[in-house]
Amino acid sequence: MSVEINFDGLVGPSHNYAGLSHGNLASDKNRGRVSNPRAAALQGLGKMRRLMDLGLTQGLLPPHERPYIPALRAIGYGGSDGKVLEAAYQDSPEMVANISAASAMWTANAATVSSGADTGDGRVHITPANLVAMPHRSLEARQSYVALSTIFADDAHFKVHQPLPANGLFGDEGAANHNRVSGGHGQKSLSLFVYGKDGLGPKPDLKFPARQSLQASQAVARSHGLSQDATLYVPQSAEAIDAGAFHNDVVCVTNENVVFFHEAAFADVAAFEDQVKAKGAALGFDPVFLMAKRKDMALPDVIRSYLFNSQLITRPDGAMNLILPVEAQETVSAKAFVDECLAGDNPVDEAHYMDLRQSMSNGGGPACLRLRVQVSEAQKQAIHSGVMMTLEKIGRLEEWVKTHYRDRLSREDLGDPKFLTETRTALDALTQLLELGSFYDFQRTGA
Ligand code: SUG
Repeated sequence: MSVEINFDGLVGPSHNYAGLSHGNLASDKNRGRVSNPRAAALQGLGKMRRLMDLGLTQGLLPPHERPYIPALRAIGYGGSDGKVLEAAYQDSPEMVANISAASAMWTANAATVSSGADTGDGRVHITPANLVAMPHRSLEARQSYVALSTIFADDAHFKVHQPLPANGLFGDEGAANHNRVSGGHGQKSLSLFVYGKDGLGPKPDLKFPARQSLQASQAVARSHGLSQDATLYVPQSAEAIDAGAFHNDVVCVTNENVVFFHEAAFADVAAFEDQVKAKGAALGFDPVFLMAKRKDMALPDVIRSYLFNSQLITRPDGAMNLILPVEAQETVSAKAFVDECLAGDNPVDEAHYMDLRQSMSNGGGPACLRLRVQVSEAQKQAIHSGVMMTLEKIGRLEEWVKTHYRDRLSREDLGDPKFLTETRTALDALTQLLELGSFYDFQRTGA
């Protein structure tokens, strides 16, 4: 018996709008807006609660320590942690914004995960993403490794790899550019790796950065022991990247044999469908393509609505459901496509719209907020129980958020040592709630 667990990122107390991600239209547009970290975290917990109500198994990945003082020490700031923060803020508020982003909430970028049905040794293989494309996100790789190797510590069942070398040739953004297509959870799948650039080829002619490299995807597949018949490397379309699809999961999501996507997602959509069909046939399944055409839905609507950044899930009774952002309900072409899918002859039979506006305003929809991990029952039992959710634990986390999080945060707050202390008090309490021990740098150094 195999089960899919969604590990959602718990939004950290420093959630803010710093406009750090060029090519991510929402991040660009909302630069400088006052954020509401409390609402952001409660919206995320609300999504976890909803998925549990639908019968799914839910896990959580803790926020990272932000503002991250070791990153400022590494570039020459010294003195007490408070002094380090103040001095850096005085020199460059922009720098402090980079070391304060709560971007670890988007756990689809935490790692690439291969299930035991796909790997050479039957273990779940996990490679934390190096996220080198964006400086604020590259800071996540180290703590993601710590978190994942704490949570998936049992090496009879799990193998957590080191992140790939931290350079653009191996630019790796994790599961956001990786999808499994299969005959059902627990069965051997076709791994779809979608990349924006060939790091050894000519420089792509793009307005916005292509983040994922072909070489990174190949390296992950190699170290996870995936077989060649079960992997496909697909170029993302330049058109999608330049319209704001900085990750493939903004234009495509799969679940079991269903591929839900936009016509502009891939450079050559006909070749894509043919290859998935051919490889699927060899693996014993027939893919179902649910594709929105350009003529029915233009790319700006795709990006505005984040329709394809929905979660496509299988409920315990086998029904497939979509978990969508409310922006998809509010965008006429997106809602029409969902309704057409629900009415059509395919496995998707219900849609749930959720308010995730705080995260969406930084370009993170339902699918960005979760890392999918498929496990057997024995593997599930081997996961650190502290991060596995129950409705009661979600309730306690909601109380924790209400105690520790601000409902307004602006750039100036990030440079304030009082805010630093506040975030650490919150994370200290969180590690107790989740039974994680000394999990953060500040807890280990006692600074
Ligand atoms: O990497 N936004 C994130 C959003 C990530 C969404 N993830 C997936 N599509 N899987 C990013 O661009 C914005 C932070 C800021 O501007 O303050 C940010 O990092």
